[in-house]
Amino acid sequence: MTRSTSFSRGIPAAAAIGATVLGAGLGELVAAIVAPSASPFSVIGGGMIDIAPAWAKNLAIDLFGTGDKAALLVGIAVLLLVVAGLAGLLEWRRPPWGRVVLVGLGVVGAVVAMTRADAGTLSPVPSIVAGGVAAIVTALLLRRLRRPSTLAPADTGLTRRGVLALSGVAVMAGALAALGSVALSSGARAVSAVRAALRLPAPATTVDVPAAAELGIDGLSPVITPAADFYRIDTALVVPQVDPATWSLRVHGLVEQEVVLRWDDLVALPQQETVATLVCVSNGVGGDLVGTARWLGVPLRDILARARPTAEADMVLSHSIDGFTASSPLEALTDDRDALLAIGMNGEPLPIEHGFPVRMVVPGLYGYVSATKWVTELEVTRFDRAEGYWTPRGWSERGPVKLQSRIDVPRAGARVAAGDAVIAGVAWQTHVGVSGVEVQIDDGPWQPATLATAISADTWVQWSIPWQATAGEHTLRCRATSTAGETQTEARTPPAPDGATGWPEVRVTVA
Ligand SMILES: Nc1nc2c(c(=O)[nH]1)N[C@H]1C(S)=C(S)[C@@H](COP(=O)(O)O)O[C@H]1N2
Ligand SMILES: [Mo]
Repeated sequence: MTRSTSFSRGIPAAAAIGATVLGAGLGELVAAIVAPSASPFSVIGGGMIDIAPAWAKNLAIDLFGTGDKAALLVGIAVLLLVVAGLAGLLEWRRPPWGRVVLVGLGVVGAVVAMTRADAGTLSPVPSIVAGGVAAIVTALLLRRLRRPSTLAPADTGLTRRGVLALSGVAVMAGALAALGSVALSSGARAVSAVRAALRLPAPATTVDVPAAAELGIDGLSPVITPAADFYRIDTALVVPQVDPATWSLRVHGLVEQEVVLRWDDLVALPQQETVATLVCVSNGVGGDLVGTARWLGVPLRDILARARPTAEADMVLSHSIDGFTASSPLEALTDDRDALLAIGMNGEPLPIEHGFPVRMVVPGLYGYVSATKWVTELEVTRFDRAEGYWTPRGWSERGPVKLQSRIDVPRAGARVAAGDAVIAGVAWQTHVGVSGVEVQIDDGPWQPATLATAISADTWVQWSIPWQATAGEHTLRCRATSTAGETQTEARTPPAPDGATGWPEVRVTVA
């Protein structure tokens, strides 16, 4: 009887401690992946630092010196384990109150995470995962303890030992997850610090954006897209963290001279500025997977010239450090267009999620066949010998950008005041250029819109047209014409395999 009583205290406590270590470790790992600033430990620690009175902070610094933060985290961990043990006892005696306590801890972490200054939309997730896993695993382990194995119902000792062993496994798995999170997030911290300290070389050639390129209409996409608003598309679940100090680019394959370029070599070359619009092939009619930036970098033409591709080569397979590849026609990288090995975006080093430290940008080609981020290798080859990441997945091996346009103002579903209104948007076919945009209201005649000044054929162009809006429901359509004389077709096709076609359409209510 005594033996059974001590077991019935110790084992439920141990089970909940194991479950909580597992939950906390997974919470840290999830944070490192989706929301590095929302690690449950660091938000709770940060929250405690914020609310601690000055005397407590001073005492901590006196006692632990620069180890004060480590001491705080150890303190939180010890407190957490004590609370977890008590929650295990509570769950054993008065279910489901132990679970409620563990979920409650997760909710507290989530609320603290959401109220921190740098909170993102995913900031509550890590703490919810931590609390949820702790509660669920505690409940599962205690259920096993309550209902011993049906195979050997009499042998409750075996069950207890089994639960104890599972708790140990949970502790180890939690510790492993926590270690993984440390490895992931220390890499991220290091690279973002390197990026923040980096100074870009001055451009040898710059682009003047004419004032008339920006119509300045409310709700219209600005002609240069701020990096923070730039769409992001890639296959990287964890954003690659590449330190310029260890980065290199190898140019090899069908070349006379293999070339290896390091960061210092790259920044020593003359840097060219190019304003170019980048489009995703997945951009549907009227979609927003498109943006324009001021890129800084070295023409790929110059890099490839050093390697001297052989006559049989017709493709460059660019490789990212994460295994992604893009197949670009060799010609598009060596003709007179501004195809760049880019290091800068809008005057700053590339944002890490946009390819830091080096990516490609090629006007005229969709991103999936040209815009390799975190690029480390240019393999000069042939289309009949190699293929890019998306080609065997149902996308065309070549991806010249199609002519597209979009209505930004008014927004779809907007309520517009009757009278003087404006319809405005953007249109592009990078490296071809747009010569006109027309607008159709309901089933009326197509009317020419006014184009803003294009920065170049490589960028989108804003357009607008005044509209006397009359009460009722209206459908607005637009279509662009390229400098090559092609007008956007009405025929709707989906993005796969080589880009969507069709006229964008917006329905609004005028009152
Ligand atoms: N390494 C890597 N680079 C990549 C991709 C990717 O999945 N991995 N996606 C490409 C695609 S499909 C597009 S549209 C552009 C998007 O670039 P952005 O995220 O900077 O807007 O990056 C390209 N470069
Ligand atoms: Mo894309």
